[in-house]
Amino acid sequence: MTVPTALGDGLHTGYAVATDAAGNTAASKTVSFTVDTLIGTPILNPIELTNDSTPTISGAGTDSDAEIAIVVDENLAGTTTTGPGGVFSFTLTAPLAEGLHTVYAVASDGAGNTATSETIVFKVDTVPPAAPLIRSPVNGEMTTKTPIIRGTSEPLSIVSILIDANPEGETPADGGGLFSFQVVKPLSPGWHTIHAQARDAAGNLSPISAGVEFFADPPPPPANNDKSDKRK
Ligand SMILES: [Ca+2]
Ligand SMILES: [Ca+2]
Repeated sequence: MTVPTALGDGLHTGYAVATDAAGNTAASKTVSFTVDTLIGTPILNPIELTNDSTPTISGAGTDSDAEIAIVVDENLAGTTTTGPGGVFSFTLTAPLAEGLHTVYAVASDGAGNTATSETIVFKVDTVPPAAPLIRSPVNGEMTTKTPIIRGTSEPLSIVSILIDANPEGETPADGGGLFSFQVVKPLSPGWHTIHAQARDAAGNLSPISAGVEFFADPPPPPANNDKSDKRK
């Protein structure tokens, strides 16, 4: 039989009553059932750039205990089940190629309702920058106690400066790959070694650059006694 009026979502109960020709009635046991015509739309957590070729796709917003299909580049990457609050998380198993990818999630509840998230475009970058090149000072150069360190690195990478193997600070490389770093804390007089290391926006670290040895704060040149010497 069909219920004559549409039932709202939720738990309902029903029972049947039988009446025979003599007017005797008997009721069935009460059964309960759930009407579910709704499903929340899953919302993916932002992912724009990652250095992980098997990133974790996560989100929330759909029904609890729903099945989630994760679709990457229009292919089913795998399924998972939501927890309370419709929270879900799925780590890709097949490594993605470098570059741009798309992902969306399709939620299905037990009643057969489905809802699809918005599609997110993200980029996989697992390639580290090349080691930066320190161009100034050069090996053996005499500098002030607070030299400016200049060089080249992957454009828009973040360059960490190490002096005597200690992190001194960071500076961004510009769109042409140039960077400069002002040493602020005066160096002790004497020989020091600089290295640099670059990090791209995805967090990949370059090898550490070749070292440059320089001499900070050289003593003033000795007084010039040439004239007196020549008189002798
Ligand atoms: Ca539902
Ligand atoms: Ca890179």
